[in-house]
Amino acid sequence: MAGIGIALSKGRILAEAAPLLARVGLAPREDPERSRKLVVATARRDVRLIVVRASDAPTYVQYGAADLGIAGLDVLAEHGGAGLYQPLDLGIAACRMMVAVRRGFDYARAVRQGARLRVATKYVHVTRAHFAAKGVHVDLIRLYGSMELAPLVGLADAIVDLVSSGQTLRANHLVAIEEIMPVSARLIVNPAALKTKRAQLQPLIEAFAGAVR
Ligand code: PRT
Ligand code: MG
Repeated sequence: MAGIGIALSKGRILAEAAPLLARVGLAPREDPERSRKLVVATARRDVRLIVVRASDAPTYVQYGAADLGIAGLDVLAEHGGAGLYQPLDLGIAACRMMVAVRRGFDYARAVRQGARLRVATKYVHVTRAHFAAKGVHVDLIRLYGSMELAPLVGLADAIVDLVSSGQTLRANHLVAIEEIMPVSARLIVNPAALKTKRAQLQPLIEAFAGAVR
């Protein structure tokens, strides 16, 4: 497609990216949060926003359906990052990926005893790698959301989820016990597009870098 497409998700990412988009001259022409359109024009004729699910942003950029994208490091780590250039930490939508358990659950003891820990998460690849590096045996249970529920109803001993204020954990009698990684949203770029559309993309990437500073 001619022009430039930027894949990003509504909600948290769009809310926090909006000031950056405005600063680089890419304010959307209509509010993606209210419009049902999935391709939204911006203040620049040659640039459009492509509205995707948060976890799909890397896929759109990897296959070149979007030239640029904005994705959380959580999503990128789980995707694996293949076929993506990641030039910039946008410093938005910050949180931490944590292991959490029910208050009172003796995690250290469970790990020491070498029992298989049941861990529920949507980040199965990251979680498997994290526990493998520690030498802890886990049975992974793949969920698509509301991970906080799993330990409460006996589905899992632990969860791996994102934590920002900590309120969701507290409200569900959970405690964070281990940090896996700090998370923020990154600008991602299709490497082939960077070659063929360099004259448009390079200044845009630099503009984002300037807007972050
Ligand atoms: O909603 P959908 O299923 O489409 O996808 P999504 O849930 O992945 O999207 P969205 O918009 O909720 O999140 C998009 C991105 O925002 C994530 O990929 C992260 O990079 C980033 N982000 C930053 C967060 C949070 N902070 C966050 N706190 N994403 C989710 N949360 C959730 C967390 O999962 C937990 O349920 O908020 C809850 C905890 O918040 P506190 O404040 O109670 O600790
Ligand atoms: Mg969500």
